[in-house]
Amino acid sequence: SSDEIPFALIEQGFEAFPKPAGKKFEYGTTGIRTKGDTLESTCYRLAIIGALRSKSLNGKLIGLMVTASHNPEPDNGIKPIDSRGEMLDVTWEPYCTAACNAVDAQEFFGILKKLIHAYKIDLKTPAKVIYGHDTRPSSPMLIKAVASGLAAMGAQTIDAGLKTTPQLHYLVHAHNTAGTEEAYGEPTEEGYYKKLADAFLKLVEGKPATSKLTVDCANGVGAHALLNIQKYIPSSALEIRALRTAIGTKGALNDGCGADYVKIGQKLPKDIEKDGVQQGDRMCSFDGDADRIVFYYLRGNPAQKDSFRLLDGDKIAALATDYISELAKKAGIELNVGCVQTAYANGSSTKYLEQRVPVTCTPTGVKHLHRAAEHYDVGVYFEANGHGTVLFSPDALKLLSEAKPTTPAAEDALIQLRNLVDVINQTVGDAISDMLLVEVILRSRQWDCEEWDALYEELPNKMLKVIVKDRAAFTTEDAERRLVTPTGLQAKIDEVVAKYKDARSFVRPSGTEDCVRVYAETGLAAELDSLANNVAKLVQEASDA
Ligand code: G16
Repeated sequence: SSDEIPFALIEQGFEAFPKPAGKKFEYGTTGIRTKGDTLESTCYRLAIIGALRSKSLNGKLIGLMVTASHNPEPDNGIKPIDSRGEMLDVTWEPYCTAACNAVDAQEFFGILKKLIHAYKIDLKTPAKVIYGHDTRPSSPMLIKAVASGLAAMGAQTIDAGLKTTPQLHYLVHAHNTAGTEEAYGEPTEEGYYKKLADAFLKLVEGKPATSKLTVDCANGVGAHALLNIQKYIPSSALEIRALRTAIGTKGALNDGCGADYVKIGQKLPKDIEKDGVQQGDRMCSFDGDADRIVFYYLRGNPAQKDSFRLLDGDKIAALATDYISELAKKAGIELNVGCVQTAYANGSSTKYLEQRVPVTCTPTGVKHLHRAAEHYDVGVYFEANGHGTVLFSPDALKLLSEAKPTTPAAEDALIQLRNLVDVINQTVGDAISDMLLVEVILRSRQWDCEEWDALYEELPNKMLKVIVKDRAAFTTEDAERRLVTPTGLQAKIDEVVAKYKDARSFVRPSGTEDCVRVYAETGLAAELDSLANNVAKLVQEASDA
């Protein structure tokens, strides 16, 4: 490797992947995301930054995932993954934004130089980058731009091909820990399935199987992962009915299905009744890159609108928190279990959890929740939309491996905890892993959905999108619970909210879609629409003013 940046080579690609004139890119909730056909320049440039990131981490492997997750099929994006399998260090985000917006090669080089200086990057260190993509039609074209940027940097590369986002996170962590005491697993896609499946099979051994699970794969890459993991989990251990698996059908991805559709609409995937879904069936939906999951079922008369019951990220957090706390107690080990949520967490879920464990609230985005969860021995973090996981700290892992249980019951609990660590993706929220986690807990408790649902009753809630002229005009504080700008808008929202019983509402700009989101929650279901619409109206007025 040379100790200089290969500007001439980089410039060739820079010209080959021109930035669409006038387009502004912004590093958002998980990376850069917008219309897929405008993203080649961004992918090329972030590949170069990715290579620098790897160099700055002493040549550790980093990841680049091409996906737009829950967004519509024509969208795409790129999510950079850091060397421990977590999201990219947030201090790099402004460099990414600036690099993607640079209008010419000179400006781009200036940004690279600043980055190299700020992080004292030794350019002689080799770079290693793994990249993967979801099922979007624009992915192959964007992967070419990524590969070209990495080639210009002389980086060592691994083309992981079609992967779920959490699989790519797994691969990064597994590669970087291979052969060490922390070895996370075999660094292959098969290794991922084996690790999860092995742990799952141990966890459910000897426990009577529950009814079949219906999975909506959002017509995305989750279908591929689900099919593959079934090679390692026989249907006698978990009976799965996979629906919405049409990966190759144009326009099908996330269309009328998937975790976001179900959560926001609080309804079944479109036309799923035609698949013979019945009252009491346990169902779940993945999102487009399989990093989120929500569960649901029909209670009472399926013909009635309110028979749909959602078991979202909040309910998963409650289920997991209780279960892990209980196991720790049984095993006789002291673990500081805590929960991390965002402002979207239902008020009832926060209340439920706060009665049991410490609870932290962070801004939206797994990067924020993940970091906060690291403060606990066991950090359960879930966004209401179903994105989340459970982190076990190095201290907790040590405790688990060294504990000497004194009774058979304590020993059982300890073994269960150890296997739970392996079934739960420790790098990021993962629909497949979370699905298995929920199945394990329900089976241990011999619960159906209704019993799980009964943990608490959520407050009526609603989410709206408002299309505004400039979402950057909306800035927030207090973990996004309050607006700072537009000036005066928060006071007006407070005034409206005060008119409703047990109400809460907040407004924040989306970091993945071009809109402002409004969340509303009320004590009285009949007042919900009125509150949400009134707040949305205030947002629209502020934008038009
Ligand atoms: C991403 C993030 C999530 C976030 C969601 C919506 O999900 O990973 O943490 O909750 O976007 O973010 P926003 O409200 O800023 O648009 P995904 O599944 O789309 O990658």
